[in-house]
Amino acid sequence: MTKNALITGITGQDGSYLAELLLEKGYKVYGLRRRTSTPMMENIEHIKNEIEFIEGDLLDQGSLISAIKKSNPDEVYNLAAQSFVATSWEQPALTGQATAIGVTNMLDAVRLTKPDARFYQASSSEMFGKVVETPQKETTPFYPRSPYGVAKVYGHWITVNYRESFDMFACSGILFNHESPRRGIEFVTRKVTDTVARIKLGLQNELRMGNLDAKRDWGFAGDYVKAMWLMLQQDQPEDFVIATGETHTVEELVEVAFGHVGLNWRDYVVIDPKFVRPAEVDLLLGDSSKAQKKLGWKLEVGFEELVKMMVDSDLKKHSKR
Ligand code: NAP
Ligand code: G4F
Repeated sequence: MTKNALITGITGQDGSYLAELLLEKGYKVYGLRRRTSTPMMENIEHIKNEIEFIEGDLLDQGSLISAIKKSNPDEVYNLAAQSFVATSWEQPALTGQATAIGVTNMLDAVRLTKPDARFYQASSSEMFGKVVETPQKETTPFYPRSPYGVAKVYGHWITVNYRESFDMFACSGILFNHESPRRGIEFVTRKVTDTVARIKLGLQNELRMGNLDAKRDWGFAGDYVKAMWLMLQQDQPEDFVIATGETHTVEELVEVAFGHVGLNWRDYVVIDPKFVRPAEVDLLLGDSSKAQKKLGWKLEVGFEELVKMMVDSDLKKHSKR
């Protein structure tokens, strides 16, 4: 029997990889898409004819109820969010509405319309913020450091609460940073790989950066969406940390990216206070042993391979122009 899946955030990085994975598995994929004056379909251009789009917004409860009715989903993946941490200080209330209350809107739409659907919430390692233990795992207490992190903590706990209150099959994946050639251009990995490609091709001459000392546990988005699917195939709903178990500084990222095209990063990087955040998450390093053991999840792409893949993709993109 064909399964139906509804993905919110279908136009984003993870939405595109998850849609590919579910289509490969024979799912009928529905994508919640909000109306924009210029549609942003780059990530899903190649599969857009296989997806059934439903117009809706996390801020509009009626549109979510109607999306559940139209898609009659076996599985709901709630990936939509205002996901850029820096913007969450510029638009904290909007971030709260989409990234926190949006989760309740989605959970309630499922509860009222299709309570037996399995629900995945895109929780984040940003919830660990000013970390109280290293490595961070499912039991590590949260200490968010941005309006985005605070909103994700709410989204996480409301998912746990709906599971416990209404016996819903609702899981949170606490995913550490994951990247790809489809990553939004303002996130640090893609900003770096895109600029390195432009510098190599003579289209730009400097890279303006914020804090180079921050450490992140960076994995490949294509590996991480497999974990989302695996979580919804378990007998019991549970929360899982998904991470590589390796951490690298932003400086190392910059060094690998420039090194890949034979350049020395010190010749091009300029520190610009504009990109330094009001409060920083200094160190993220995840322990995904629960997911490896219970889900059989494993990592395929390592840090250097990921950065090189992204630089190569940006070189190709800019060479065509
Ligand atoms: P992304 O590329 O920024 O995609 C976000 C998606 O959410 C886009 O499709 C966007 O649509 C949609 N969206 C935003 N506000 C919406 C609203 N009010 N109503 C409906 N749709 C809305 O994010 P991502 O990297 O794929 O991440 C997916 C999810 O995982 C997010 O919830 C993110 O916070 C979380 N997460 C990501 C990471 C990571 O490292 N990537 C780690 C942990 C957790 P538009 O195209 O219309 O803007
Ligand atoms: O790439 P970033 O913007 O990602 P951040 O803040 O870690 O958040 C991402 O990962 C979270 C999971 O932990 C997700 F939940 C969230 O949705 C998002 O996907 O920044 C990474 C680090 C930060 O420490 C930042 O201060 O890079 C540092 N950084 C230094 N210079 C910079 C820059 N970040 C950006 N975006 N731009 C810079 O110029």
